[in-house]
Amino acid sequence: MTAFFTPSPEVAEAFADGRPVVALESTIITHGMPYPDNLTTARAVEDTVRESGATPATIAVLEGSLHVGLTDTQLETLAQAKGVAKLSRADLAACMARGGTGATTVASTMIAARLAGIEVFATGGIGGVHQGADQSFDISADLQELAQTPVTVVAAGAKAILDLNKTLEVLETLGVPVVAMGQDSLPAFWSATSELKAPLRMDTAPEVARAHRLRRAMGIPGGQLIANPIPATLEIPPHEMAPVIAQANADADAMGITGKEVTPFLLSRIYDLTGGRSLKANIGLVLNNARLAAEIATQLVKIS
Ligand code: PSU
Ligand code: MN
Repeated sequence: MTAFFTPSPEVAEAFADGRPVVALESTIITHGMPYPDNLTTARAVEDTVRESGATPATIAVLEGSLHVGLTDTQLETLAQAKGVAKLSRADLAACMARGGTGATTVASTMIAARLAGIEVFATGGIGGVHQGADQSFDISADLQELAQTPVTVVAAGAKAILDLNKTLEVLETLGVPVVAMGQDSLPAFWSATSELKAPLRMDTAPEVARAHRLRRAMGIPGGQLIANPIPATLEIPPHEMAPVIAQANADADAMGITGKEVTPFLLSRIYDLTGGRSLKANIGLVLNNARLAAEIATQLVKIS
């Protein structure tokens, strides 16, 4: 197994001791936030996981090796690197085969987490069905991954740049549980609530952990999406985000942005349009997700 991945010393120790580990992705670092906020956020997310009693494992491919857990120096190098590849399910093995360096998305982080035996993963927001997908066919590979890889993903819902309604429909078709934490409404990334009702609701980390274990015991493939709302004090309300999101999507269309560039473009455009406020909210929600993921990982160790 270890032929496929390299654990950091901290992660190797946690594995050896049977302590809870939380996987973290790296595309949010290289493509989701500008330097140096990306680095301070990545460190703060790791520290939040530690303070909550678990070990963080940030995942990335460095010169062909799949790293599960990065040293602080590796984290810093990645956060400053230019032209890092964005690796989804399709790209992961190809990047490793060619000795490349790349950051993992939700989909490829789930693959790496499963290889390493990590059951919980915290991020900001998953990818999903883009607005205008009826024309562009732009649907994130994150959704298919949730359908087949048994990792519980804690996110603030799907990113609100997406068509959230269609994203929910696809997740339903794929049989992915979408669980709102502590509320009925589906969180919308920068906003704590949306007009959409979440298909499922849970209120505690032990419930999430029990459902994860039951799915495994019953042989149900795939993971769970835990939609954890941004803390109310940090949110940007939906009526403020709606015109900004519409503008960013219109700009992406006008500039002919396609493929892997769409999500990074939209996030950075929204950063400009909100004068940096979207980034503050994004950082807050990721930290909040890291905390919940650590609680779930801790519960999973207790009931394994
Ligand atoms: N969450 C964030 N910022 C991000 C992402 C998630 O707060 O940048 C990344 C994740 O890696 C996710 C990716 O998998 O955006 C979605 O990209 P796409 O829509 O191209 O599948
Ligand atoms: Mn896409």
